[in-house]
Amino acid sequence: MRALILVDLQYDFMPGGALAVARGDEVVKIANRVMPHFSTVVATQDWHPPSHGSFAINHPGCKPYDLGTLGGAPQVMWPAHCVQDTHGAELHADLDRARFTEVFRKGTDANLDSYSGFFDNGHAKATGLGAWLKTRWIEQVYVLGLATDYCVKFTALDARSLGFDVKLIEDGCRAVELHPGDGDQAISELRGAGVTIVESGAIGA
Ligand code: VGL
Ligand code: ZN
Repeated sequence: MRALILVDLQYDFMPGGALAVARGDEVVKIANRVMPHFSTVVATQDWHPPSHGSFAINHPGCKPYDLGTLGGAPQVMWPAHCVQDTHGAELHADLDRARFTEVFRKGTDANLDSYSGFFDNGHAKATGLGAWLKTRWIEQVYVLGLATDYCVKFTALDARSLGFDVKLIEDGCRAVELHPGDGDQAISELRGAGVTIVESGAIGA
């Protein structure tokens, strides 16, 4: 059995959003095109309290994109984004919501960041996504969304570490690219971890 995971297709990661990913909006139509090929589709949603420790504004003297620490680990300090119950945190309205029922929220604990849809960055807590997929006998997961170099990458890596066969839908991902080349670097790390890179056009029934 296979499943599709849509990572963080939220307004704050789209052009015009607080943490905009270039051409992030193009992924929405790719998601809509591939969803009908999957009987199991889930979405993740970055869902931060306003006091979240990954926001530069919550650290005096910090500017967005500075490198700081959170919970003892290095942490990029982001512009405030995906704040709970704001428009920026909503999944894009053009997504075909009838195709999925489950949305796994992450980054809800102010003192932890959570790039992966499976665990927080310190692997202290699970979101429930892994157990949910295993209950449904899913062995293979396809991943697309935002952003290639953060949440998509860590979601795909955790899926591998949980034993899933993982396919990354490359044309269904866009990168933040704080440093030019971060997107390609993420793809090669994923390849190295045993993730297969595929294109959306090759996905059949
Ligand atoms: C993400 C940075 C901070 C992502 C989420 O969805 O890739 N990136 N929070
Ligand atoms: Zn975030």
